[in-house]
Amino acid sequence: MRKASFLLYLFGIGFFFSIYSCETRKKQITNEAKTKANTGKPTNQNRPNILMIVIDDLGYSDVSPFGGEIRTPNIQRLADNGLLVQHCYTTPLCAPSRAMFMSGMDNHISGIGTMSPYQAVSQYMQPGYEGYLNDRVMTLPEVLRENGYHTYMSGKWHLGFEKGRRPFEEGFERSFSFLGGGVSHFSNIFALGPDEEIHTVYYDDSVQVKKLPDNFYSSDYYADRMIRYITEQKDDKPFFGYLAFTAPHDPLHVPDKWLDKHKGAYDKGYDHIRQVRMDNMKKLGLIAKDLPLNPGSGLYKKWNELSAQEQKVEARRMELYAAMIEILDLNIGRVLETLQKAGKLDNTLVILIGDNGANPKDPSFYGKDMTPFDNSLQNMGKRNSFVSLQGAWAEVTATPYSYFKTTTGEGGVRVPFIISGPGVTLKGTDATNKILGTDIMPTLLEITGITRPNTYKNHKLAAMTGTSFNQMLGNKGTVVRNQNAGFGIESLENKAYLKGDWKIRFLMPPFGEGRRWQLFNVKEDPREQRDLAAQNPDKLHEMLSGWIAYTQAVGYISFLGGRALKALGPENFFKAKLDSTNRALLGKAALEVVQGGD
Ligand SMILES: [Ca+2]
Repeated sequence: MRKASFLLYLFGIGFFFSIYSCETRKKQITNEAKTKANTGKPTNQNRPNILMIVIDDLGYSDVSPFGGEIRTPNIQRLADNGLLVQHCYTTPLCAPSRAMFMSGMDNHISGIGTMSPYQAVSQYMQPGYEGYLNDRVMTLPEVLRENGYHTYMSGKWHLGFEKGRRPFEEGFERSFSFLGGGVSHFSNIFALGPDEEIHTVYYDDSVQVKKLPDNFYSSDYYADRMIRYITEQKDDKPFFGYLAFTAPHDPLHVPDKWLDKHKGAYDKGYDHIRQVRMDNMKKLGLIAKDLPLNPGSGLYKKWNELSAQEQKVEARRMELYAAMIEILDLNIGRVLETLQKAGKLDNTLVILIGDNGANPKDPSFYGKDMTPFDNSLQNMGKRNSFVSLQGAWAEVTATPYSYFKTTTGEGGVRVPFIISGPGVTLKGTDATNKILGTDIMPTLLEITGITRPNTYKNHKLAAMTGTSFNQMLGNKGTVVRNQNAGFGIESLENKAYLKGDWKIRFLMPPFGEGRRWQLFNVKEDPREQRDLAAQNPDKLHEMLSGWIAYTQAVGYISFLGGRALKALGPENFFKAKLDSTNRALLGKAALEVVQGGD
């Protein structure tokens, strides 16, 4: 009884806190995006084109400018001609990271407080947790389109499938979009799992696509579409192209001719590739010369503990993953070549970013019936297979950082970032600034001299929380965030707060205990190997204060009461309404939790 009262109290606090923080404290957000004086306000005549390339579930050191052994000459060319930012942070999951890119604001404000349909009973349809970009948001393409840009999208959306929330309704003039989080890379459209079916849908502008061309392969097709949109443009207006690849997200799929392109490249196993990447990164000056190899999480078997057959399967995973990355690099090259031939490349700002680290989960995580798939060694990577990279390789792809997608370890939330084109006069590597996915929109608006209004379609907009890094692109020594400007990251209760050289981290099982904060000096210990929480309680407390202020500012709501989808059932859940039926069902679920039920 006492336990029940305590849980009820906690649950009540959660609800009260969420309502209070959303309605009142959000007003206290200081908008760090106060733009500095720009050098000469651009006009419609000289505004650059913008091509934003998003790579899905890419490890930090996969591509060559970041130390990767995978052939990526086109991404290398972008880095050679532009600025590589070493410390770029997102969230550890696809949808919330993309919400940052499209809104310029923290994902707990914009409606992707968590990835739908993973909302808890406490979060369901609360402000900031709608599961789509809510009415506080004016999307980046909406703002650009209102200011004379053509806006094109090709690839993954993952920010709402509901009427009014799809790409063609969110600012994209032309789009070929996949609405969900992941899907077969071929024409045989299959959902990752039962919860994913509702948004496993393609749209060609506003028309739902029921059948894909037989030779469809995601990266090729998405690049084709972007090329078509660029080449079919008749006027000289600038364009914004959002090219959101679904590779190398699982399933690991490649066209037949690519199946053996990397054969044998990974036969020496995990630590060999770790070492290759560390050596490359040291040569590139991306990490300290004396930084030791990351020992890994210890959660997976070492290479020499695997049987010969297991080694073959593991090597195959990485061969396929590398091929997917090489294919998308080639397609990036095709788009850049199109721009060059059209005489537009010199006036195109190109941004390349990952959305989160590589995926450690087995496909069984999605709850899919796997019987239709043939995942034998010989069939891996083909259209009727469904395999993933899994944890052992996922943590290698984060070298030298720790962990991967879903976690707030550096390997989950630190992503490759390259920017090149007009205005990017500082070339090489920025090794000092920490930038965030939310910073992209304020930066682009500053560069283009466009101001986002405070209301749109009769809705009051929330302030953008990102900080423009425009000054960093032209001036050495620019400080985007000072030592006291911290930021938080939260996804499915995995948490982090970073400020200056320090970071606190809270990891959920199976990667953490789900009940303890850790403290790291990420400048001295970028691999997060030495937890200083016990020996530096003052710093831990200071960082926790920062975390609390962050959660209050953005309206974070604790995950309480279990999953709302379970409590409501799919039909009620996807109404996306807090009507009387849903309120009653959520209340019942909360009561069952309090009484010690599931
Ligand atoms: Ca992703």
